Amino acid sequence: LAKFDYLDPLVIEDQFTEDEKMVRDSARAYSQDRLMSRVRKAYNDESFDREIMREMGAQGFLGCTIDEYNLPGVSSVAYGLINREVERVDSGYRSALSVQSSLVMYPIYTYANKAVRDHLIPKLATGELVGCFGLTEPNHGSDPGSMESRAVDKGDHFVLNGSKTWITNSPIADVFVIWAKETKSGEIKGFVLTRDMKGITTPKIEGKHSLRASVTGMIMMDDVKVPKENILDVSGLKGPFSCLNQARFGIAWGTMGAAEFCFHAAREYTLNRKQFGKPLAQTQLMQKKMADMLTEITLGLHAVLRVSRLKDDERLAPEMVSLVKRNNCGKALQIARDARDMLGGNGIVDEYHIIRHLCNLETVNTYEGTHDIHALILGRAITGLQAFQ
Ligand code: TGC
Ligand code: FAD
Repeated sequence: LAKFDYLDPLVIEDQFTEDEKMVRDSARAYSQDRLMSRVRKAYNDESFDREIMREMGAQGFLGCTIDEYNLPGVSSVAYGLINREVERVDSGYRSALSVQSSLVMYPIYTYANKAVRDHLIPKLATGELVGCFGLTEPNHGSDPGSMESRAVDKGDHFVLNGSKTWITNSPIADVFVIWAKETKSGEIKGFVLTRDMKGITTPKIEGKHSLRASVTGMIMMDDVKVPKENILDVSGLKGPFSCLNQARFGIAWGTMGAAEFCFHAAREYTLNRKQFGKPLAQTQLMQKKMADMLTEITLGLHAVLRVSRLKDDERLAPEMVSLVKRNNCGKALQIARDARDMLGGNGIVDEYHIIRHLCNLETVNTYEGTHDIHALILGRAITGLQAFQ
């Protein structure tokens, strides 16, 4: 009989290619050596070091699935493994990676005209430019189809008005992928805006108790003149949602990294901490919690691995992404809560990192479609009945 290894219960290692393992190992080394040492201060100071984008660029993480512009063109699994390693440190750092790669480079690479692409993709890939993705509005979060931002066709350019909120990196962004209704067709269209365009302001949202190592803000657009060539070649909600398909599956990998961190920290702590004359890890309650954690992490990783392989095989349905995004975020959040509890008072101290993961995962469970919105997407697929409205 084979020996059971709690570090890899169902031997997922066998399912990765040598290239994927190499990418994973270098992402782990970078994340542990360079990110872990600065995350506490960044989180406590509520600041994001822009240099991190350049470092991630130098590591080849940004837009890494693109197979052009000297980018590595790695598999979706490799992209997922990078997300897992970065989020093992902090969800906010993974946010920076996923917004730049999946929500900015992906739509520009897929839908922008060649001149815009050639100009922006190389600079986004190195992290010289930072991008953001504006879909959510003050009055329209889960229901972006009702957005109020408008683009008016003026012949050789468009004029954009409206406001976006809860936008990762907007205060420091150079490039803005904005979704707005084009008034003539009434269709949702995507536009690439740049910081030098007049009429853009990006106030920072203060006072977050979650994702503090990531900067979040608004995008206010007041008669912003956007050249015709900056429109994206896609219409309707499938434009932004095709980007979200990329980012959401990355999140499903990333949250497992955060959950693994919490699991390992709780195991270590309860093995060393004695109460009533024996290690806490020798109690049935602690062992049950750890068994549940290990089970959920293992199932979550194998499920998102399967979804990633189907994606690379061009057999991905969006509902598959909803299933793993929803499950893995929800399970990671529960694991972080249990781990927090297992550390007693120390569970709330930043030195142990778990409370930070727990607070972060509250956001991750909400953005890119809330836990319940993904339930409704699955509910529609199960019943054929749409329950949103
Ligand atoms: P619905 O009728 O479902 O769809 C309208 C059109 O869109 C198409 N579509 C998709 N296409 C590709 N991929 C998907 N996942 C798609 N989902 C829908 C659909 O086929 C249809 O096309 P067509 O041609 O027939 O018109 O639209 P609805 O208005 O009923 O949508 C409802 C709902 C709930 C599914 C949707 O609005 C939703 O997912 N809401 C959640 C909003 C959300 O996820 N926002 C994310 C904002 S970005 C963000 O959070 C970034 S955080 C980044 C970070 O820091 O990491
Ligand atoms: P609402 O849509 O108002 O939802 C509130 C509650 O109502 C939720 O529990 C929801 O599940 C529930 N609900 C909504 N509709 C229904 C229904 N029909 N039936 C039952 N329950 C329902 N957006 C971007 O565009 N770009 C970004 O970069 C970005 N980054 C973000 C970073 C952070 C830190 C955060 C917190 C958010 C970010 N978002 C971003 C926005 C995020 O996608 C939205 O917060 C999310 O989609 C939910 O929208 P909302 O906050 O308006 O909540």
